[in-house]
Amino acid sequence: MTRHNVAVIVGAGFAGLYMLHKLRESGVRARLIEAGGDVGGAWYWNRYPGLRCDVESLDYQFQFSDDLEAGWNWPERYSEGPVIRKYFAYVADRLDLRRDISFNTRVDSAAFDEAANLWRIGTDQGETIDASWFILAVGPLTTVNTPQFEGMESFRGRILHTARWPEEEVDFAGRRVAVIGTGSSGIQCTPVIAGQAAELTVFQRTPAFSLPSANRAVTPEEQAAAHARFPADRDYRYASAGGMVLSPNAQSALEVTDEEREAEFERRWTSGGFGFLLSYRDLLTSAEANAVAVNFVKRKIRAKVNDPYTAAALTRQDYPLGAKRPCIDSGFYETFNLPHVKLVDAMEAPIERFCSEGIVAGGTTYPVDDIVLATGFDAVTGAVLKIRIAGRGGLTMNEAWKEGPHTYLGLAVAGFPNMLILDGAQSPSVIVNAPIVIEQQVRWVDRLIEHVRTNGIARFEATEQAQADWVRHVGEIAQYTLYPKADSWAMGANIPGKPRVMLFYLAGLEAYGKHCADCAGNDYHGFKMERAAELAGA
Ligand code: NA7
Repeated sequence: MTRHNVAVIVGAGFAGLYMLHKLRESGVRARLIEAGGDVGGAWYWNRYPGLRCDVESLDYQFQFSDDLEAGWNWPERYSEGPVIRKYFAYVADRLDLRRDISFNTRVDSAAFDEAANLWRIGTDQGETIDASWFILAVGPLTTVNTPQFEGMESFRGRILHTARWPEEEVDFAGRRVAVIGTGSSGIQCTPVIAGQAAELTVFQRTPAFSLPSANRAVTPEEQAAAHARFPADRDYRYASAGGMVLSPNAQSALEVTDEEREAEFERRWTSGGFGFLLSYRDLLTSAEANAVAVNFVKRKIRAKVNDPYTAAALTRQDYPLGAKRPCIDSGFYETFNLPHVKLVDAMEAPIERFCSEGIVAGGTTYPVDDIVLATGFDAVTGAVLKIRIAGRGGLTMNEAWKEGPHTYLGLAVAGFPNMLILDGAQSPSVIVNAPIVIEQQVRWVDRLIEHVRTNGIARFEATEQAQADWVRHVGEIAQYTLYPKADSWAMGANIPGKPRVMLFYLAGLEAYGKHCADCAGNDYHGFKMERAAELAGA
């Protein structure tokens, strides 16, 4: 069966939902295709115990609608995954989005038909959907990384992945559980699983830096005050570098006395969350400034953990603070003081294989009933490359990105006309508060589509030159920071064989927004725009 739609959007997270709403408002017919059974994107699939967003709930929500904001109250400073899922359902209901969404449908191919000037989009339901514009909103953290451990199939117990958690509750009561991985997912689920399991063994390869969340309930008075100041807070978020209401300190960590610095670190550590990274303006750019922050954080971690071996393993970080996304935890380190919880340093004693009764690491067998893989994602490019996308002349995305992502403004790719990517590679994405940059991008895409419609443009495509300039600029910005000094998923370093390049634009929301606005304001400089008559004559 073949259906024609004007715009096809893939993915029902923040980006896809707002894109659908915005295009509808502009009178563009749009259809959204979603592999999951409901809205939420990454928040639909992630259901592990302890799941929270590491950005504060008041920041991590849509800003564009006063009405949406006024009708929703957050129960906690860092609300739990199920609450965030309810928020998505609330948004979908309020904006009546579901009638244009096909759930439980995965887009697995898309080919640009040059003669018809249409994208032919194939789904796993056997449909082909034609679209004038193909908009990928597939999310940066949605393609699961499942390492293939030797002997995996011989393990007799359950193997669960944090990002593909079953819908029904998983009961760990009385069971011996292993968690592999100590990124955000591992760090969030560890204290909760420890509260249920008979024994918990956490396998840590690279220690994370985790900052305390200082999570607590949002009181009705606080929520009312947040509603009242929402317009001002929204303006602040839109104009800030990171999209959050945090107060960055403009001083250098190296221009204050040791006592002043200690007091500032202490104040921000106690307040909780990412505010610690903004203690001084140069923590993420100066190795020296970073080193003093690392020293403080390691002291804090050691003070929380009783066992010296465990404390040493948890503070073995050899990369700068913030060069890998820090985690925000609620009691992670303290969990290792419980008698039934232990840490295995998988750097010293690497995981060799699974066996029928558990995990073999460093020559020791750890018998367990359940193994939780908290092993992360093939981030940012993974979900785009999973779809077989063929552009002009049959060029595939896998060929175009074989040395890492190449985009113009993170939004468009040379060789792939009439295709746009939201919240993707070489945009600020999750380096900032993602919903804010998503809103900025969605409005930009909406105006681009308005522009091509009103000017009779049949085909728009990023030029090779504009793309090469953007790729170079993204790389140059990364070199000013400490990010390349860590092997992180943001550098593609967690997936064997993936090109090691910075996947994000690191200069912040404000600078990014200016680049996008300059492009639009200069008649979409960097795009080749062609009318139907020009294409026919070509
Ligand atoms: P992350 O941050 O990629 O963490 C994955 C963890 O799994 C990390 O500690 C990895 O160690 C570990 N890992 C991965 N493969 C292996 C193998 N083969 N053996 C042992 N350990 C392994 O994913 P998360 O889901 O926690 O969080 C991703 C983002 O989602 C997070 O930053 C937030 O933005 C939300 P490694 O570091 O590779 O040595």
